[in-house]
Order: sequence, then C-alpha cells, then structure tokens
Amino acid sequence: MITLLATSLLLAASAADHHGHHGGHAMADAETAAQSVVSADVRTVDTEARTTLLRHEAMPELGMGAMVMPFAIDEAVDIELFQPGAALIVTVTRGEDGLRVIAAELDESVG
Ligand SMILES: [Cu+2]
Repeated sequence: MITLLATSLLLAASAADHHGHHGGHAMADAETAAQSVVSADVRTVDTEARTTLLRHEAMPELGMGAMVMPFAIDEAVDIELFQPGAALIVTVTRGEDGLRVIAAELDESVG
C-alpha cells in the first residue's frame, strides 16, 4: 500500500513537472523523431496564433500521460477541425516550441 502510494505520488509529480521543461535536456535529440497518434478533445483554439488547448489521452511515445495542455497547429493541418468541444484524433510530435499537431481528423467513434 505504501509503495503504491509513493509510486502514484511520483507519477503525479512528474506529470505536473512536464510543462515546466521546454527542451534543452539531453533526451531532446532522441525524442525528436517520436510521435503519437492520440484521442484529444478541443478546449480552445487561437486561429491567428495557430495554437490550441487540448485534453489528450496518454502519449507513451512522448513520455506523457493524459492531461490538458497547449499545442501548436502545423500549417498543413485544417484548423477548422479545432472547434471547442470537438473530439479529434491527432498526430503529435515534438517541435521547437513544444508539442505540435501535424495531422488531425474527427474521431468518428465519438457520438
Ligand atoms: Cu501533455
């Protein structure tokens, strides 16, 4: 029981920590090519800045659990898909300015 509690505290701490680090550490190079395809719900979108706040499921390829966080939207992606409340499947990779959505489609499995 005590071990389980310590483990979940550790996981919670590393998840909370994740937004405070914007690259610059030794693992950045190894992670550059990594990408995840994941379900995400749109919270807000800024069509001029091409940024969006998404609630995403876990992305193990990028070492990230489920959370709400901002993403950049690549020029190649149809920003019209990013309506608040929309359920999407997004392809995410690590960019210079944080995580970047490089492909998106509506999640047809969500009614
Ligand atoms: Cu995240």
